[in-house]
Amino acid sequence: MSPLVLVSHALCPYVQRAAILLAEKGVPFERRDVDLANKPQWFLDVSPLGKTPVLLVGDVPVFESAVICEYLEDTVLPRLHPEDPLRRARHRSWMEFGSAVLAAIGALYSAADEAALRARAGDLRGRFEQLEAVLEEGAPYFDGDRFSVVDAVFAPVFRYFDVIDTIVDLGLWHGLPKVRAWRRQLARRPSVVAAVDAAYPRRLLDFLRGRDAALGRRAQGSAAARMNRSTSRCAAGDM
Ligand SMILES: N[C@@H](CCC(=O)N[C@@H](CS)C(=O)NCC(=O)O)C(=O)O
Repeated sequence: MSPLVLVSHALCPYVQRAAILLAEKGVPFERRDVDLANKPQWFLDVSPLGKTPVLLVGDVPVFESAVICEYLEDTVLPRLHPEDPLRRARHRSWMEFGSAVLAAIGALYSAADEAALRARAGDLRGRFEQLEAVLEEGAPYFDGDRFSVVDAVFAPVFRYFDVIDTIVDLGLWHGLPKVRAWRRQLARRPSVVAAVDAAYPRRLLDFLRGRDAALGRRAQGSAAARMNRSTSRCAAGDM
């Protein structure tokens, strides 16, 4: 296989999907981070939509995370999608649902005031209730015992809340035991752990604080400040 470069951004949940799949398949790759606030020309040349991720396969750019996932499925074993076409189609449908959940998270952290924050948390909670209804009782992953591409899509969704839950309790998780168990299981998976670096929590907190939005203002609060101090030390040790 040609050498692979994953053009990335440290906080991008779509990049994490690709990084998780590459790790699950044991494929070596180089990660090249880009400043999305100041996109360099080489990036615009390989990313027609100006977005991360892009997978450079030799000198061929493949863009859009779902397409990158499918390319990796087509070319590298083990297959993480189910063999059966209908089950595979259902998995792709839930990948799309995962993108809608990411959009809902963007809406949550952009909510201008407390009322909007609560309303958007309600929307998100509704999405998690839909997930609860389709997850199998007692199964570690979306597809039972098998780790699948859908897991790679939802691991970055849940990761946001490792930070957001320290800022505010939005009531997202109570009464959803299967979603909570899935979240815990994914957080332990080595490919998921390795998809971001140790500075991720601090970076995400800084990103949220930098936004003129209800969540960002709450992030100035004490719990988040405590977490920021401890993760800053951790990150400094790693740099
Ligand atoms: N549909 C795209 C979404 C990717 C996306 O939104 N990436 C964000 C970063 S997480 C981005 O590059 N934003 C920069 C921009 O839109 O200018 C995919 O699945 O790859």
